[in-house]
Amino acid sequence: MLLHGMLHAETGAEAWLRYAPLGETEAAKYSSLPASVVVLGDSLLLHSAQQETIRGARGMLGRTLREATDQVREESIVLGSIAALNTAAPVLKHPPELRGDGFWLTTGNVNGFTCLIIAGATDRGVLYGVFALLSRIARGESAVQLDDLEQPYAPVRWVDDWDNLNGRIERGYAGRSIFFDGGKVRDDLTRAGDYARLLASIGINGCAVNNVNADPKVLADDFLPQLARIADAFRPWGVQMAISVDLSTPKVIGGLDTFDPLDPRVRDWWLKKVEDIYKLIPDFGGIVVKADSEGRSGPSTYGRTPADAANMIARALKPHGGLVFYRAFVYNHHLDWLNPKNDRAKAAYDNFHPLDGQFDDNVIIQIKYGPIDFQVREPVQPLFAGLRNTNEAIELQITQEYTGQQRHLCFLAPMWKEVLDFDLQVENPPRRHGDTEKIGPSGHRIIGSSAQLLTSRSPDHPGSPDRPVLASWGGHPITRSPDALLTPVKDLVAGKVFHRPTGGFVGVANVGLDANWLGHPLAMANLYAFGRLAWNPNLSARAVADEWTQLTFGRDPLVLRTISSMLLSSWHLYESYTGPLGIGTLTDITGSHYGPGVESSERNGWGQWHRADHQGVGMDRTQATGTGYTAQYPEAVARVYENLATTPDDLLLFFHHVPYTYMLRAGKTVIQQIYDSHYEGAQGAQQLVVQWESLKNHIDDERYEAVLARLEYQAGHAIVWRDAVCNWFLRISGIPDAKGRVGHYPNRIEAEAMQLQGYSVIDVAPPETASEGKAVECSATAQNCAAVFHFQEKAGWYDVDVQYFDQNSGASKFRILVDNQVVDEWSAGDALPSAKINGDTSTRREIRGLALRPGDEIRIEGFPDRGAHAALDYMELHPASGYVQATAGNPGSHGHR
Ligand code: GCV
Repeated sequence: MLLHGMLHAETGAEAWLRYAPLGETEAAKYSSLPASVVVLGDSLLLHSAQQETIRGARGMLGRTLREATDQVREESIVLGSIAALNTAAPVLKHPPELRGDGFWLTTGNVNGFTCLIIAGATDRGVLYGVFALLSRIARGESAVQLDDLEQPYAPVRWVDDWDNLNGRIERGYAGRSIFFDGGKVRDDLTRAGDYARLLASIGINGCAVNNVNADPKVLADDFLPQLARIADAFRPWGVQMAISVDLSTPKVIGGLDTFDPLDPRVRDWWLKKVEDIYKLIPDFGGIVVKADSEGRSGPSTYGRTPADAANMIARALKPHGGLVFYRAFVYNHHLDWLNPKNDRAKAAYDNFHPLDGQFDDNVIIQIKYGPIDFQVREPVQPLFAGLRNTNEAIELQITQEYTGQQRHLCFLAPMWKEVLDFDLQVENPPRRHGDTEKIGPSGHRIIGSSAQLLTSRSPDHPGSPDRPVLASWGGHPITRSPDALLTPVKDLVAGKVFHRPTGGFVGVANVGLDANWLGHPLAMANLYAFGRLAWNPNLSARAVADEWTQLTFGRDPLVLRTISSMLLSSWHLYESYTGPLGIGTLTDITGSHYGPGVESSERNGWGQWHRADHQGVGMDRTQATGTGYTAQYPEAVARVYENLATTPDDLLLFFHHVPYTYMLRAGKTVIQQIYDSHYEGAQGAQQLVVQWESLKNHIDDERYEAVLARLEYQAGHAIVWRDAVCNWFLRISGIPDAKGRVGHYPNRIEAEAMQLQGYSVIDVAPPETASEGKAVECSATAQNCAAVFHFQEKAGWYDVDVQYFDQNSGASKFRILVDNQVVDEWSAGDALPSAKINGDTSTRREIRGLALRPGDEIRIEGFPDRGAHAALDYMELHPASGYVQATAGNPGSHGHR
């Protein structure tokens, strides 16, 4: 079926709130929906809820609902808080569990009319209920006879954005800040309001707007009124604005000679500052603190603890209801690499576990999901289990800093699910208040609410009520005693295990001014998934992927099937061609965190070591012979990781140093797995392109082309990763690939082996990021250069891949000529994250279906631009694939050129 005519161009700006028109049959399902929407009460949030209902119905059903306030005079959609509903319809019995931001969708009689009721304990809950109803309609679910109660899993569901006041975003990959520009809050905050609406639609209720590497100026007297404008833009959507601060601010701009948290002058300074903030922003959410970390100042300057610093600010915020998010990302980045006992992974636990119980109850310790730093795979941070008397929140990264920077597809919900479902097996947790013990169908004892029951039944989780799972990392579930209480990470951070007053989920989003918010049109699935899982971590990754795909691309079954399966495979793919076996991403950790740079993590103080040498690879973190990190876990988990035989393959190199010949559970050696995984991953990345191409004409051209371009780029860059990592390990281990692939590229013609006109040969650093460690570059002063080669193979149809470097210091141009005929030309004007000729900038251009005959001259011309050198790595020739093969009979007369 060709749907092309119906598909209009979309920029992605509407994200999952497109409210695209339903087909006639679909719309008919909602014909009984009332024609009016009545709001009980008057508030900004209720106004948003009402207007959103009207907007959604108009978009999807083509109907403009009548709006009314307080009086129900006909069948209506009724929006209101439980309190208002009790007055308007006293006979309706609302569910007693409804509290916080929860909502209830139901049908009932109000004033003698049958109404669809959307009620919340608060007005924010009402707004969330409206979004839930509209999402149902967009996904074709029933909207009649509803009786749905939804309660968020935790009170804190926040995003952080790492925006600098100058408008740049640290680890942002989608343009400049939507909040700041040139040291000020932007005049036009339309996008900030749109962002808050998106956030509200997935239940996110707070947003810290500036970089955790905070500029003290954010607290300057003349800046606070500007911040208040952002809070104004957020308020209609129930998103509380927060900021990140630098602890040294009282000294840097506050006129004090100290920022010692125990100095009364410093304490008073914060008290006054916080009062000033609340005068301007009465619903201010709180303050995020990054201190004693990566060069930020902190309480250690004065020999004080994080608890001293956090409590000082918390006490200023307390009377106003504000929270402090103190980040546990505190570590020494000058560790001595030569000391085998040193281990950055231990830092958070070592720093915060001894302080458990010393933090005020409006302090939340914000903890990255793993002990290092948002790597593609890490074990769960043990500190989650190590804080019994302290609030905590998990920090997840929506922006793909270490996972392809939104140039690679990497849907993170499957990873987050594994983390959130991971049972840390906390020893002797207190019995939960109100816990019920039930006997399940198999006689298995089920503790807690149905939410906890789902923990062991989640479709992403290979357990069953009979055999709950401790860990699914590596696909090797470890069963546990059916009597034990489950203490998964999601319950720990939500405060359910230790009965904490607050806690929850924080996602680092870093959206930008790009129309589609995150750069890659499919990357928004991560923002959506974060919100949905923060609301309900018992949802499966597949359910979230399906919801997002339907809302973003419509309900064509082929589209749903294809995109959802691409999303669900993408994390594992990215892992397999970057850093498998728990080794880390092997990226350039001191620079962009993007392309390969295998050795960059070694021999420096940053502690992201993999300790590969000629014999073996991996960090020994055991208590017996290594750094002792495993001891930070509760005993049952520690035992699993301490033992080489029970450590899942996926985390093997995180916990153990093994010889390259160590035999994995998968039945192959570590080195062969490194090779195979990279080849399979790169192959999988090519497959993503093929999968996407099956959607041509099933989605609008604009988003189709935008995604295709990213996937084609990813397929090429996956090969850069594959070759860099495999060649590096071949060199260091000296063990060849059993399948003969690594180091052998029969179809490859190195640029330095071509006839060069103006180009000169250079060594690339690190060498593994270019084929044979060399490339050719054209001097910036030259007009153009050329690399020439004479084809000597059999006549036929060929696909030609040109590997070139797209430096961000200019936009070089390239063209390819076969016997003087131009067959392709392009500009290397992408904004990849480097000006260097290396694995960040190495890019592949595929030219499909060229007819070549022996003796043909293939000429690649490069035109440098400013600092970009039109550099080339190699060219590869493959017999043509696809339809071209079918016509390969006579290339001389059917040439594509
Ligand atoms: C905001 C990583 C990132 C930094 C980031 C830091 C953090 O190290 O590379 O850019 O700083 O984490 O989370 O504080």
